[in-house]
Amino acid sequence: MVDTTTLCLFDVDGTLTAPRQKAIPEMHAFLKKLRNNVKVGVVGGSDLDKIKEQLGEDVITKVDYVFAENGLVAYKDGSFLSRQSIQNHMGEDVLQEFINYCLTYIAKIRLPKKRGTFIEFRNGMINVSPVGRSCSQEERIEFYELDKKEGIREKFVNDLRREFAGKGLTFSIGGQISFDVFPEGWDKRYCLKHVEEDGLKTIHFFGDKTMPGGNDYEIFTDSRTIGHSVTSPEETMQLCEKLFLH
Ligand code: M1P
Repeated sequence: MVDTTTLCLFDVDGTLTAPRQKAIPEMHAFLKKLRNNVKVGVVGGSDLDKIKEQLGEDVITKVDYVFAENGLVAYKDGSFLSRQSIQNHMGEDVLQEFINYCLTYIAKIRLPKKRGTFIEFRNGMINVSPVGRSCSQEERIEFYELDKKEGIREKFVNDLRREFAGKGLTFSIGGQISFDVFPEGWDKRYCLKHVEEDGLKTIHFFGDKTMPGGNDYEIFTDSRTIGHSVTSPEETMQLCEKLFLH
């Protein structure tokens, strides 16, 4: 019998599949078996198309919950549940204030190169790049090296933190030429709001990027989940066998 009060929630990359790869057949069989015992959900940072590529076109009907973009796009029991976007959340006024401020800041700094696409608007975040996302690979590295010495992005982010204090924004300097801006709590914890009223007693979360700074860290350490850190899909299966399928 299925224990409907227990949910196993899995990160995708590095947890159910090798990074950016398709799930192996053993993983599909494992999820099917697990679903006979507990509720099963997946939460990925990427969009639904990417999750479908990795876990199958029919993933929505193969698990109980599918949360794409950390849960901004949510499916439950095979049906669409909800969609949230940064423009809905922030509203056009704050959004434009923020974008205009960033463009003005960028206009005032001198860099070895500036290219195009300084602001990339995504569903759940704004990506800001002083050099511009359309730079070449060489220009990307040039900016990255300079940024390491001069802290261009760090200074920019510190300025934004002061300017937009109290507006509920989180800033993350992750890659080489840009930083991400998104509403507070819009990491993987976001998906938990969709399961809060479903009568679950225990939510087990499995992820591989569970260290501080990793994109599984917040949900892994959240008091609403029991966090499990894994290093590969094989380890995920072994651990779950032990916990739920013995
Ligand atoms: O590593 C994660 C980051 O990867 C890209 O950053 P950049 O182009 O600056 O190297 C972006 O997709 C960014 O959003 C992301 O956080």
